[in-house]
Amino acid sequence: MKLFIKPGACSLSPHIVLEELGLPYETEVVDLARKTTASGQDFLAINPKGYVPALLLDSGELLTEGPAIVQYLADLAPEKQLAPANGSIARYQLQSWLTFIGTEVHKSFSPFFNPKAPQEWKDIARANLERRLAYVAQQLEGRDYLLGSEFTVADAYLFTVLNWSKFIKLDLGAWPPLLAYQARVAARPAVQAALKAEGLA
Ligand SMILES: N[C@@H](CCC(=O)N[C@@H](CS)C(=O)NCC(=O)O)C(=O)O
Repeated sequence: MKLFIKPGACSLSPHIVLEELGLPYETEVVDLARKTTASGQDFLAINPKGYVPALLLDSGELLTEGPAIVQYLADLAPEKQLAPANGSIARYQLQSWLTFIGTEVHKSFSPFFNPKAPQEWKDIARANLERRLAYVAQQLEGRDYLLGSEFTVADAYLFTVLNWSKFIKLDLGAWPPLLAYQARVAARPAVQAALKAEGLA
């Protein structure tokens, strides 16, 4: 398996999951501006969507979209319990979190990384982000991880997007449960390994 990544981008989420699972894999960095891979390949020929993460399977198939990739990976090693069993209500709760993080949190960061984004869009996105993070903080009160006491792939994704708050000067100190959560996830050896591999530790 090869995971196409950009250090620190949303591809960190499946990278963390791969480390948690301990499965063999490799990564290749993509230059997202030029749409070329580190080995000089045309990334658009690999993934016409032109974005990371993208997971190239040993079968030659390509899987895209972070929430699908992390669930695929978790299902490769169900004994690691990074996702509840398919069909269980807990699995749909996981998908609910993955969707929320993707559409309500991740994408609210987008204008801050877009040099062409007008200030008005950034202001709206920041207000949305603050509302959504307040909700997440409330949900994390009294629990270690999003689904309860066990780390799941949703935590890999939330941790990844929370990391971006420093780039937009959003102080997570406003939500103590989020700060505690961030430290808790960062302390996991697999998370440290992925961060180190991406030059972020
Ligand atoms: N819907 C995609 C979004 C992925 C995404 O936003 N990737 C960003 C990095 S975090 C990217 O590669 N952007 C470059 C581009 O769109 O050209 C997913 O959830 O996987």
